[in-house]
Amino acid sequence: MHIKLFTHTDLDGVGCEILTRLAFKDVDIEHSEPDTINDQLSRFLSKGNHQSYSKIIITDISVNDEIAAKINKTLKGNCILLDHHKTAEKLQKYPWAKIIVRSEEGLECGTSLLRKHLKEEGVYRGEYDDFVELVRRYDTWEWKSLFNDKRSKQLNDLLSIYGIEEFVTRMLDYLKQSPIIDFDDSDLLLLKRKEEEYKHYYSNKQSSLFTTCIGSYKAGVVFADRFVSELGNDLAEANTKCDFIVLINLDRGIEYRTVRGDVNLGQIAEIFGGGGHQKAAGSPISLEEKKRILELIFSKANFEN
Ligand SMILES: [Mn+2]
Repeated sequence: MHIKLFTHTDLDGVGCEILTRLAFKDVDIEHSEPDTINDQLSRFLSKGNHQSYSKIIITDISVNDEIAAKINKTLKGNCILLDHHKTAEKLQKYPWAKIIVRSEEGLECGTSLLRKHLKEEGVYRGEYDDFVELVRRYDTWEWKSLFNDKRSKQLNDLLSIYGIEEFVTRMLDYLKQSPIIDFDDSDLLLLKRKEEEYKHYYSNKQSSLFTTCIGSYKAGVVFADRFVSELGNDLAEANTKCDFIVLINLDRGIEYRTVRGDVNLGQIAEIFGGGGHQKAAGSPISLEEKKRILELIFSKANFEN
């Protein structure tokens, strides 16, 4: 089986890569962000590259209507899209798209949905359940809200420490030795250093947080490009007067986090061209918007050189 996988770049997306690499020998991976996936698939399909693969798998990310229609026309039975973001539910009408936010087993994530799929295909027998659960707890934030599972958080930290490629190699090594991941001394040392770094970063961001109104909401805003989920959550917990926290990274877009139950960030992010979950969502910053920001910053440049 020659497999092509398009997957998200966070721990959940990378978890899908790891399960796919464990299940199949011959795998080509393309990492995707919500604002690149449609172009990537459009290129892939128009070049006819799909013909050399026995299956195209798309995980933890979804596509727009135009690409969905193209997939439906050209790939059909050769494609499966697995996502757990509520905003992807409109793809449900296609038989190759499985969008499941919550099942009888609880909140799902991309990796747990892929596990189900691989089980149905007969290429997974429960070997890596511990790993899948660590990923699921992190992605659904249950590591914090239900389990206080430090290993789950550490797994995510290791991804940002090592970067995708090295992280995948290490995890594959671990999982081939034992189904329960046991971090080694160098992992633990790096994790400790990262924790200290985060503390410093957090206090910095907390002191530079400012508030603004977004519609009828009061939002706490920071510019941040690191520790985004953790920082967003901790800032939301610490700044209870804000309905939610907005984390802006001009390169990668906007992230929204809240700990409140009466705000739906998925809906708010959708207004700005993004999507996500009730308590965690994201939206892109378009090139047009970036240009306007630059114009604003340099608007006083009415001098001549
Ligand atoms: Mn996910």
